[in-house]
Amino acid sequence: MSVGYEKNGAIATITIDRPRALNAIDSSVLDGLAAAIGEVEADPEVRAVIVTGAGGKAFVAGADIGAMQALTAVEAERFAARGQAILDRLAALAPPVIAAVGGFALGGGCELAMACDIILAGPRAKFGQPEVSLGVIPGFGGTQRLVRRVGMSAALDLCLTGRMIRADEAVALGLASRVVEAAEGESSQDAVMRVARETAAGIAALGPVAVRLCKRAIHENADAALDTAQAAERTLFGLCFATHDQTEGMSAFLEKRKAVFEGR
Ligand code: CO8
Repeated sequence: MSVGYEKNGAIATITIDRPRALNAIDSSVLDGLAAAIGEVEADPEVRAVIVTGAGGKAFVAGADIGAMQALTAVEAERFAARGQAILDRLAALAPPVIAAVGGFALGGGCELAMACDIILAGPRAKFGQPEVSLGVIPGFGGTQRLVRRVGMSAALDLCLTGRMIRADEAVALGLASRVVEAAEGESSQDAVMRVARETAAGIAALGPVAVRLCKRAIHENADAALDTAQAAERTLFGLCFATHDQTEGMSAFLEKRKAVFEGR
């Protein structure tokens, strides 16, 4: 299996597992990713998802160059369409998705990370869209998700130069959410997974309906006009008041106790 799926309580972990090819994305990875996303879609108990890469050196070093080399134009367009559709499904998952990037997140790997909601970068994480160095362009949504994350200027710089950036620059640009410090003797991958698990557990303890509605409010309206987007936001805000979680969350605050959310 090129992709592992594991569920621990309310937290699901998807691991891209082709370490000998630095977890490069071929059709077996796309199949495995689609299957893992299907598991989350079918499981309302999942409250947070972690996506990571096996082996410690790479999150994902891109689409598999060997598998792409001999593609015809029609096959390449089909491969890109499939990758884009799968990353769209990942981005549309109801629970928050955290990318735990311990090493290289290049090309399709950077695109995979950008389809996640929160990108945690270990001290040895490296990001980039180096496709132009191979005579191609990003094809799994990179030209579009990158510009939406970091703005036109930084997106053009990264895509047109193909340069690789470290975790601190990725955070400064708004590409990654946070840099994770490694403890003494801890690897970049172990550090990023430790913080990813803590972050996922923290999210899983929040009001589950509110977390999902908040994710929807941001994603579904990011490209809409402000008045349209705010109208959608207030509808979802109102919807929260139809939930047990809102009654419980506010009562618990006023009663100075910890809320017990039921996700309803
Ligand atoms: N595809 C296939 N194999 C890869 C890839 C990859 N993307 N990246 C690394 N590998 C393999 C290497 O070939 C090598 O295999 P082997 O041991 O059999 O020779 C092994 O992984 C280890 O890699 P290196 O020896 O190169 O390790 P280094 O530490 O020297 O370098 C790097 C690490 C810098 C990450 C280097 O491997 C590298 O530059 N990799 C390629 C990065 C890249 O260009 N990625 C973008 C690919 S294009 C893309 O993602 C387009 C996405 C949209 C697709 C649209 C569909 C048509």
